[in-house]
Amino acid sequence: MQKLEGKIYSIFALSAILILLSNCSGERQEKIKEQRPNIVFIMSDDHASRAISCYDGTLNQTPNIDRIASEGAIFTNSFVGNSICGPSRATMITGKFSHKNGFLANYRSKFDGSQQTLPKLLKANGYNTAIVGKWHLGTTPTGFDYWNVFPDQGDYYNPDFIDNGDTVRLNGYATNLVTNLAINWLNEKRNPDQPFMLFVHHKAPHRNWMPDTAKLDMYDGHEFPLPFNFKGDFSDRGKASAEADMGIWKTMSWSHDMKFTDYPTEWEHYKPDGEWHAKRYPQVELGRMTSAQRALWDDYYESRNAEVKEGLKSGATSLEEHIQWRYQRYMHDYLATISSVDDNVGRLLDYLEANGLDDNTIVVYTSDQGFYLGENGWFDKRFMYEQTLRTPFVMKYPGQIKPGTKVDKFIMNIDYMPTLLSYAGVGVPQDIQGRSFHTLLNEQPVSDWRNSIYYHYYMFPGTHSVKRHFGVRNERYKLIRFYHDIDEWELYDLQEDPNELKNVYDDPNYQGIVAEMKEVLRANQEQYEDSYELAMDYLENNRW
Ligand code: SGN
Ligand code: CA
Repeated sequence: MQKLEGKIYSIFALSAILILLSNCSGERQEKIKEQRPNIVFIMSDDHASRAISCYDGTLNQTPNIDRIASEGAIFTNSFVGNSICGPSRATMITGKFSHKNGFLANYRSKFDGSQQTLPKLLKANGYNTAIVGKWHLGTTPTGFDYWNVFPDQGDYYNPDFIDNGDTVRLNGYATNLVTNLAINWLNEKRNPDQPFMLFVHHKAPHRNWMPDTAKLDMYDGHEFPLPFNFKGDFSDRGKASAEADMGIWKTMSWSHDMKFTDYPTEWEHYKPDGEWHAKRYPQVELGRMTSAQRALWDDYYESRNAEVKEGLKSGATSLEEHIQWRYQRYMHDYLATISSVDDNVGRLLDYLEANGLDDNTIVVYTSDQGFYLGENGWFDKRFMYEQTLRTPFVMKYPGQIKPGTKVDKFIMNIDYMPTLLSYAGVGVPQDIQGRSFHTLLNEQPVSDWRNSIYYHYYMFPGTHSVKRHFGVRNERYKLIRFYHDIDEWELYDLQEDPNELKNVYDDPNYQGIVAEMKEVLRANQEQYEDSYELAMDYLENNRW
């Protein structure tokens, strides 16, 4: 009898505890729901980490991007799965590699907007969702309550925007305008009863690097040191590097890139611009300017260009000197566009603070990929080499991410979607290939994190002639296979050769490593369900 009584008491006590717990978890859930963070995801286009002062600091200063890192976290090993615009953006909003989300290459692919995406899942779970700026996925944005995006790549001056379907031209400089639209949506258009997710996607610092008139002389006279292998010696690399078309001399145009309205045709090294570039600069890029903008622009460039032309005409400037001058102009323009991006990051942060939104808002700054700033004599991206495999990523979330956090683990752009879903309290669907890295930011970071990353680039034949390739990178080594019109493997020992100039794939001393890295490649391809055979199938059936 006593025993039975005891049992009844314990069942009673247990139920009481359960009821208490369930009430508490109900309240807690409500609270979590109430406090679901807002998300401001700022992304620029082609921003190399080296051009952000919290990553490097030798080239330029970006105090506002740095502010996000110092108030939150900087990720020092952040990688993309396919270093090109559209594919990278598709990866971010699906949490899947290109072969799974179907967007393999700019232009050829069209994003299938009917699939599951980050904005759609957040919207379905009560978020108010918006995107302003660059979209570049070929099809109409889906999953956004509000979208106001550039057609295709967009323009730097007085750009067109597609405002929820209607094309409208706005006067001003693209980076400022995108931020105006963002602030305007926050102020007037969003639903204050919902948490929000806002994508602020800048055009800058994408080619052709047109600074705001207010920034034209900001780096005037500044001498940027030439980076490694500026002359482009690929004798110890392979054909893919040698045959790429992205050299500062070989590929950059006088007009579109170097900002000359006319150039020295009689000089022995004269290299004509392609027809498209020759027309685009005067007709579109300068053609869109107001006369006031144009006057400031000409005032800066024309006098300086005249000096360059004079030097070439008289023979006082050698080819080598001229190529170095081109690098200075490139860096000058590229970094000046970044200065505007940084100012505008500051404007948004200030807005959040001034409106009491900063405490409960996650702010991310990233880029769709990295960029070559003259390393190997290049600009552009696409290759799996470090400068473009990496992309900057800083994130703050007051109260959740400790200020000054530094994460060295390998994160990828497939992880952004599950990370943001986790912070928003939305379940991460099974088919997402990335993994939430909020666990790396906990007091006790998880220990079973990936120690290698996978990469696959498809856009060949295409602009800049970077051959198709896939590969893996771990802490010390990188293995790449270039395929299509070649079949070449490259292996780099990043500890001995951080600039990846000596391919040791055939070196007898590295045969054990080759075998190990092939196993890492096999395991990654198995995990992500990709393969050489699938890549061949895309090729043979002309599927991009
Ligand atoms: C344009 C650029 C290329 C650039 C691609 C892709 N040429 O075609 O240099 O690689 O965009 O860039 S330009 O003459 O138009 O400037 S991406 O960031 O959109 O992928
Ligand atoms: Ca890009």
